[in-house]
Amino acid sequence: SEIRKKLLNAFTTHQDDYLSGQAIADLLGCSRTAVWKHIENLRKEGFEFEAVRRKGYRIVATPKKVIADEIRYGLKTNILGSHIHYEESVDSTQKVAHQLATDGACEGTIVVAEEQISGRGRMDRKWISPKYTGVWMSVILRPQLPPHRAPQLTLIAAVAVVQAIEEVTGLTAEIKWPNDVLINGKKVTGILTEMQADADRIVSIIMGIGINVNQKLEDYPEEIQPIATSLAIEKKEEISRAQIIQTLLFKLEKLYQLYLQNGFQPIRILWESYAISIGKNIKARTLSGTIVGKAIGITDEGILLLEDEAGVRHQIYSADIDLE
Ligand code: BTX
Repeated sequence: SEIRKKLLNAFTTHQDDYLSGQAIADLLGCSRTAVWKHIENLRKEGFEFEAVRRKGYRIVATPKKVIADEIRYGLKTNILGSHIHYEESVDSTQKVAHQLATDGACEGTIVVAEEQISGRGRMDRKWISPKYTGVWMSVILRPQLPPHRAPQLTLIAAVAVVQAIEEVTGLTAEIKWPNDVLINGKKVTGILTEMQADADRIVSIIMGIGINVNQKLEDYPEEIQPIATSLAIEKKEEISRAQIIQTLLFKLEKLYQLYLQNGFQPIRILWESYAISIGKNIKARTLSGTIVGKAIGITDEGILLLEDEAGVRHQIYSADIDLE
């Protein structure tokens, strides 16, 4: 409700102070009894308050589950996350977001689920998304751009993920073109960017981001164990998923605005600074065959440039990359 939103906002802006019952009552324009009732409701959702006589209330813990309010509480963005669609369990957040976008959801709407039954990777692959352990999220964007620029948005997302991981955990992550984020060579994040478009313009981008946060190695099927990792495995402690989401949305919004104002060039520089494959010999497995060569960089369209032994340059639009 509107009151609940105001109440959480008030606590957000006074994170280190106590808020007195009277101050809250004035702010919300209701009685102190009503204030007490609203606080009781938040308690039922898993918020924990400290109440000190003559001082008032302070939030000391937010709910364990990544419920929408926990993401909202402390979110510092203007657009991304302005609407949060939260589900306990879905097939795929991409599917939900596509439907919402078709129904006219505004830019910045996000879909977050605790679990995905059939999480999607690229080319019909599966994304393993066990319950309560990861960030399974789709972000709806509506950039006024031609469709051929959509791949750049995947690269923006990868930069935002690396920056968010670094800020929240202190871990160093790297990008493998086009859409993998790795820590110590193992996949911690996958990004799947899909779009709805007319012939000459993007109608909506559905940016799917899957971050492994609190999984243990044994939570993965055996075949994935050698290639996957999670933030908790690398950091050796549990990480707050809500904090990852908040920081990620903040970084993503900053980069997205930079991109809309100044084009892809500044993103490209950031992206290349985080990329592992650039300057290395790689094997690119494309649908039409495998090309081996040195990764030179990415173009301003976000396409990978590869130079083979004969010195011929290839533009790679879509491939799986192995480091040689
Ligand atoms: P991808 O095709 O690059 O990677 C998929 C491959 O990664 C799988 O074939 C498997 O080998 C491996 N894999 C599967 N699950 C995991 C995992 N949890 N951790 C590490 N490796 C894994 C990457 O596709 C794009 C993934 C996007 C996922 C997000 S989650 C929110 C949104 N909803 C949805 O259905 N997909 C996106």
